[in-house]
Amino acid sequence: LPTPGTVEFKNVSFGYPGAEAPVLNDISFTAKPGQTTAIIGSTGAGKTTLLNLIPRLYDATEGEILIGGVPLAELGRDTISRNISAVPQRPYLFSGTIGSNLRFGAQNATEEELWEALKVAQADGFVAEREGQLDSKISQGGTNVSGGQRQRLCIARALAAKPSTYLFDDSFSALDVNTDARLRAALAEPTKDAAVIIVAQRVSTITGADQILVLDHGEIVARGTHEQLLETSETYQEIVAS
Ligand code: TTP
Ligand code: MG
Repeated sequence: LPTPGTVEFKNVSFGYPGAEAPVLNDISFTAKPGQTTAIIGSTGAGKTTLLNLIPRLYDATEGEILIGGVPLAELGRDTISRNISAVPQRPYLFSGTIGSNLRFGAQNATEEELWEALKVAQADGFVAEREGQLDSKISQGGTNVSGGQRQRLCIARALAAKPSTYLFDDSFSALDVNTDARLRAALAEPTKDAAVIIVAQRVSTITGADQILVLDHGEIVARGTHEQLLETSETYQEIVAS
C-alpha cells in the first residue's frame, strides 16, 4: 500500500440490495493523512453506510473509492484490513481476555504497547483495577463491561493495530464530555500520520476537525470547518442548536 493512505471518494453512490432508493448519492471527498475528517448528520442520513464502504463491507454501486490512489478493488482484503482500523457504532468484544481482544489485528503487540493503547483510550484505569488486568475475562459480547468501557476497549484495539486509516463510528458518544475531550486530545499523537474519519453525534467532538461533511439524506449538503459551516450551512446551524 502506498502510504500514507489518503482515502478518496469519487462520485460514490450506494443502495442496499433490494432497496428502491439509494442510501448514498454522489459522495465525493478526500480524507488526508494527518487530518481529521468528521461526518455529522441526522439519524438515517447514511453515515454508518458511508464508513462501511471503506473496509468493503459493501461495494459502491456507482463511483470509486481509492486508498493511497489505488481503487479498493485492487488492494485486496488483507491489505485493507491491515491498514484500516474501524471502531463500529456498536463495538463488539469477543469472549476471551482483554488482552486477546486488544490483540485482534495486532497479534504481535507487546504488553507495553497494549497498555499504551489503553492509556490513550482512557481505559488503563479500569483495566488496571480488574483482577488479572490484561488477562481478565470478557464474556461473549462484552456484557461484563459497561458500554463506555466497551467503547474505549474497542478504541484501544484500533490503536494497537497501528493502521494508516482510522474509522470511528460514533465512538465517543457513550463517553462523558470530559473523557471524550481527554481521549481526543490523547489521540492526536498516535494518529498524527493517519487519515482519521469520525462520525459524531455531538458537535463538541468535531469542532477541531480539519473538515466536516454534513450528510443529509445520503448527500453531502455542506462541508468546511466548524467556523465556516456556522456561517454557511443552515443544516449545520440546526445540528449545533439541537
Ligand atoms: P445508516 O447508514 O445506518 O445511517 P446513520 O449511520 O446516519 O444513522 P445513525 O445516526 O442512526 O447511526 O442508515 C442509512 C439508511 O440505510 C437508513 O435508511 C437505513 C438503511 N440501512 C439498511 O437498509 N441496511 C443496513 O444494513 C444499514 C446499516 C442501513
Ligand atoms: Mg450510524
